[in-house]
Amino acid sequence: MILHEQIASQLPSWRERYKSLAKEHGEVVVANVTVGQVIGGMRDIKSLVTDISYVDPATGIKFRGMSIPEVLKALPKPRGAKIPYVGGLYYLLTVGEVPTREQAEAVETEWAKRADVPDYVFKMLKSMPRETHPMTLFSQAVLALQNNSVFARRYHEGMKKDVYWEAALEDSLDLTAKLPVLAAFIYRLKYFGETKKPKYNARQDYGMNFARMMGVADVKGYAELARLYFILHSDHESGNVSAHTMHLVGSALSDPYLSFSASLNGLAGPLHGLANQECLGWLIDVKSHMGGVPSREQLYQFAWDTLNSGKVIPGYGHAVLRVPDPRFTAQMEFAKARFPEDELVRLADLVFDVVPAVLKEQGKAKNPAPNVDAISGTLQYYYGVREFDFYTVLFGVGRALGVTPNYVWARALGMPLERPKSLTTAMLEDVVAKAAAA
Ligand code: CMX
Repeated sequence: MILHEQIASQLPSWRERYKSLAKEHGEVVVANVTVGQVIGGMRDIKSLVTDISYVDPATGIKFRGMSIPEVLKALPKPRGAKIPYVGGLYYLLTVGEVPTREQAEAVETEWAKRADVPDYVFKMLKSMPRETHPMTLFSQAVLALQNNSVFARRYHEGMKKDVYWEAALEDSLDLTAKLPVLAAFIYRLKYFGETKKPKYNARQDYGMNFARMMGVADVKGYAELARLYFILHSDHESGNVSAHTMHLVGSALSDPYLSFSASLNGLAGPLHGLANQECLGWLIDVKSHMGGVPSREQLYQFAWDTLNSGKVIPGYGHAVLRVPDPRFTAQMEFAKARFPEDELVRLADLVFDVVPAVLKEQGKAKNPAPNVDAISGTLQYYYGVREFDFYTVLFGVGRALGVTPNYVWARALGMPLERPKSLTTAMLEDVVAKAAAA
């Protein structure tokens, strides 16, 4: 398999670099940790390593060193399409090089071969109460697939440590291949009561398959959006909740299914992936309060009313970024190029104009600019996917494309069990007292 060969050829030099850092430079200090960071969610503590993506606070995400516009330009595209193959992105994240058309298509072919989902998973989903949140269903479906894990089976057969990554890659390809099928099935089941098993078509790419299985009206248009959405949501370095959860659980040598199901549970939180459903809800609230797209003044007042009622403005702010999220910009460009007159797109654009100033006036948010969620729901809404609570599932399909290559490389480099140290409150107070006395 193409990804296997590429990783195998790079592995000796990566292992050498990694080993040298650990063995020869293990005592070098990277950074100091403050009390504020310890009690403040470990914010900004430099304590994870990944070469797959990096979030620069001043410019946003880089995938293997490439900005989003560079990635969208460089990756090969299906014929007649403007948005690249998802398989090409997977190749880039896993291998670290821009693939040729053949290489991107080889990943797509690999997914098509592995997309079949066993019947018992659909049965399990059908037996769940209809009101179950789609993220719960999605995470359960991933967990239900775990008994197919090559990693778990081979581990119990005594697999050697230096080939863990090969089993991890097998599972990662199997898992990512099945996610569009699972997500589309959950969508059709939950909102339309349909129980037919979706069929992956080997002649269509990942995005087109997803669009068709979702049953939207404009399959071609939605396939473009699906590709863009999955690419943009794939990775955001390692400290965010979903990526870090995958890494942490994986560090216990839990297989990719166990780890990704946990990752999805983190993504389901309102401060993380669930924000996209809340953001669109807020935009629609604005629209229904004002009977359409409001004036700047009305929007300014509405934003202040939201803040004064103790709520956050969803889609704005970020733990690391200090500029508009380039993932927001890419989606806004997509919308403006295709349906600039759409009311919600115009409203999202107006919000982008007004809300940062309101947040600046309030003076709390460190970053008053929009994040990825400020627009993503609006695009789904346009194509008729209007069930807000489903949006995090879409984020989950995308996120798998980043966290699984990270998992593979973590096993390839022999990354150890994660085990930070905790202190008691009294110990921290003691640290503070000693610092004051010094
Ligand atoms: N509206 C109102 N207040 C906000 C705000 C917003 N959009 N963003 C930040 N703040 C407030 C915080 O609530 C915090 O207030 P307190 O001091 O009273 O607790 C203060 O500003 C400082 O927060 P921060 O350091 O700037 O932001 P954090 O790193 O703590 O949190 C985030 C980041 C994204 C959770 C926060 O900006 C937020 O809640 N935004 C709205 C929800 C959202 O859009 N989430 C999507 C995240 C995207 C992703 O997961 O990828």
